[in-house]
Amino acid sequence: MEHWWQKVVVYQIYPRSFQDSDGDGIGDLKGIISRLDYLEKLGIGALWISPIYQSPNIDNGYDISDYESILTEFGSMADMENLIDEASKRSIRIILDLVVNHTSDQHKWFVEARKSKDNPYRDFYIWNDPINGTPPNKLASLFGGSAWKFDTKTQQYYLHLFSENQPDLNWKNPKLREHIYNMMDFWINKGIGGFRMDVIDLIGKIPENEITANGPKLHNYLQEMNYRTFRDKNLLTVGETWGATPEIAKLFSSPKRNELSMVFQFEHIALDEINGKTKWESRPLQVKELKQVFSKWQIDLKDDGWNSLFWNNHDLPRIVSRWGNDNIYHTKSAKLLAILLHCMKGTPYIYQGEEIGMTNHTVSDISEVNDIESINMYNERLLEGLPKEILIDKINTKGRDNARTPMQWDNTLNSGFSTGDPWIAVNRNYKKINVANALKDSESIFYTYQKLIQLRKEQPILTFGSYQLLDGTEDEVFSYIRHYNEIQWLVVANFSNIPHSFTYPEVHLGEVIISNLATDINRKNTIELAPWDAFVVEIGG
Ligand code: TEU
Repeated sequence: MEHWWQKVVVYQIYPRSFQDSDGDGIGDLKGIISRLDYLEKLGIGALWISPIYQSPNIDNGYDISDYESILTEFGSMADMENLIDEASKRSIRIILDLVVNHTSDQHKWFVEARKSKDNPYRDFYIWNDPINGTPPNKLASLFGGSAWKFDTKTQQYYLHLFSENQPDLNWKNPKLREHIYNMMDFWINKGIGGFRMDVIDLIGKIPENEITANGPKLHNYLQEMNYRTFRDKNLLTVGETWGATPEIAKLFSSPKRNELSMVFQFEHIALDEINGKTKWESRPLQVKELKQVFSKWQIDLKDDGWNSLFWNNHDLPRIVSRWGNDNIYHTKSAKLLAILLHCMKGTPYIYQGEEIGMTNHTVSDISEVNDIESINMYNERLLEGLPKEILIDKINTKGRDNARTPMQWDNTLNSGFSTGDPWIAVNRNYKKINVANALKDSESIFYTYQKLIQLRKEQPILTFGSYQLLDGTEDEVFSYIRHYNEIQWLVVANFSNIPHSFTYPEVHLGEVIISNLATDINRKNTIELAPWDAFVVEIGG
């Protein structure tokens, strides 16, 4: 069966940084509404909006204190309803972020739970006794330190896999699950188009055994959730699953299993990390490995399950700075990254600003950093004796704030994001890289994205075609063939700063579908690809 979410391109908005409408320096819902025409022009079919709920913003909205009300700085419930309506007029569905692995410690459930051991909400969270005055076990928080926090009032530890202000919910408790499902229904009834499920692979955890991801009951919970809430609602549901292999991804997304539409898996994202270390220990990307990883996922999920295609999100550095070239090949490499990814099978996601080639933003002091993950890493390693310069360098390379600087709309004050002081600095390059410039230039990165989105709507080969890696190319030439009925497309990309030669397979070359070249493609048997050349050409056998 075909689904709408197999054919759309999704656009992710980080609402704090997208568009401010009232001059408080913080993006808001009215701001998003004012930019819907732009998003319609780009052509996207769904908007995933990072959390918009009431929150103390320790982790910028991923610490929710009330799931059914809107963060005051973002607007009101009426604004949210209006956004759903206005988006729908433009055939855009709204995908909300569902953060149900944990809440904020300010959520009323947790405020109650910590009052006493027999409080009715106690069991909504995960509590354990100290062992000889120390935490119950060695589980570590993903944001640094122990995952257990001692609560003096009741003399027990509670679990927090993220910051201590983000206590983990206890999914073993059926009452908690009921509350979550009712909350999901609340939003479904408002007409949303789906959910992006934050760290959903953690909800089946067994902390006592130090099992966090992919716990034994995980899929039972998801099947129950599906059955109780969105089963017949035709929604897009995407699970953030850091620990997924293709086999695990099928458990989440095989249609037979009635769980989710698709997963976000991160295997490619980890390719510039030193094996077995944290994200902060970087090594250069090997394009050869990127080919292997992408191809494995394309092949393994070809008949069952569904994948997402992405380079960026609000947790990741900007791809053009990370694996492209944000200097002399800025436009060219950004287009290559777009073409290479969007011609694969899966649902593509664009993160705000990616479509104009927004870049990383460097800082020189920790006082300029907002992100809790970066700040915790910095403090922890400073204590261990690492020099400041090295830590700031790590943050500049991998820190999450790189993705969170304000959207660059034009060359006016604060890049047109806000008339007030932005909550986080605007990237210094906004006068050059901005939407207004991109729209004026028919050769801009924006129009490559627009065309790729259009192609996905019109050409079933992108959604349903098979995938085959072209073997025997030079390591940094990434080339593959899509095949659907009688049609075949050859994708060729020189993923590097130097020229590489490329020999076509023995085929007849037809029409060029899309490219980042200024001229027609070279049609000789063996050609020299210039740095970051990318094109898609129809071929015949
Ligand atoms: O991220 C999941 C997660 O595991 C991140 O901590 C990830 O390891 C890190 O961001 C990589 O830099 C999700 C959200 O996307 C993130 O923004 C939240 O902070 C986190 O969950 C907690 O809700």
